[in-house]
Amino acid sequence: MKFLLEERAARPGVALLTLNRPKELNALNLELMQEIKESLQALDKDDSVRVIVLAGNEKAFAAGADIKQMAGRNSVDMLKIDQFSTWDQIRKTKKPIIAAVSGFALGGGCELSMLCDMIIASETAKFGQPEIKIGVMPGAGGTQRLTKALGKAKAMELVLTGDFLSATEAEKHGLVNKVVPVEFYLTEALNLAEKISKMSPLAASLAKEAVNRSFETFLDEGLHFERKNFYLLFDSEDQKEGMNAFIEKRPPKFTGK
Ligand code: DAK
Repeated sequence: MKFLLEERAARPGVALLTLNRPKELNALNLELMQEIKESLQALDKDDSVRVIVLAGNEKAFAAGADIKQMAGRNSVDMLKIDQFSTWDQIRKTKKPIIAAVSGFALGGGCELSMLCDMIIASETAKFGQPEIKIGVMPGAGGTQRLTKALGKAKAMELVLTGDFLSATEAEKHGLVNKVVPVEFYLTEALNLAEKISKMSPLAASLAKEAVNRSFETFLDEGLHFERKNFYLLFDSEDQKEGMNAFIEKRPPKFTGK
């Protein structure tokens, strides 16, 4: 794989996936998302694996979808690429997935961490949905999962301002399971994975499904709504302006068109 490292942690039953585009702060291009999907599907079928840890590096879990890859697209392009089917496949993983987050978890990166079942964060972790700053909105569950995790007021603030949430605040609001010093975040995630790997794998996957089911009916409706609005924005001038301004390293001039 080109952008993803897969290894068996030195603990039985635990697989470690590491996003590996460090220069781009692990920006999630289509290829990387495809690799994550394929790897999770294979690990789901592998009886020697019970729990999966998904990590980035100390500076970034992932700074979002790849803006350079998305900037020129319109809503028809986005519909045809149908990246949602990749995200939906990831969501169908039966085994528990623990996100080990340090540094930036922004946009699609924040959404990917929330798609996991638990989050262990380093003290330097920063969560956010800054899509509004580049003329769009969250498209992979951010408006839904963040709202369920943080409550409406805080989620609305993050989605409308693009501000980041610190690890401590994320723990306070229940978005993450535990915050530890940066040198321990991966070990802590692997420890948690090891603990769960000793449980019945069948019970773990059915229990995961049941916990998720507690809000999935509403989630499906909400995701559908979010996706329609997300696509719509790719026909706006503000999307082009916002993403090009990021690439050209200048402030955007939004006109509402
Ligand atoms: N995309 C592409 N490149 C990125 C990137 C991104 N999201 N984030 C960072 N990079 C690149 C930078 O362009 C830079 O590249 P060079 O200039 O060196 O070539 C390099 O990574 C290092 O970044 P910086 O120089 O900017 O580093 P700083 O420490 O100064 O700043 C930062 C770090 C994270 C604050 C900054 O890089 C930043 O603001 N990044 C963008 C964050 C952002 O807006 N994220 C949301 C993107 S939109 C979908 C699913 C999901 C999504 C969409 C659709 N479907 C299923 C359809 C999600 C959308 C998004 O995530």
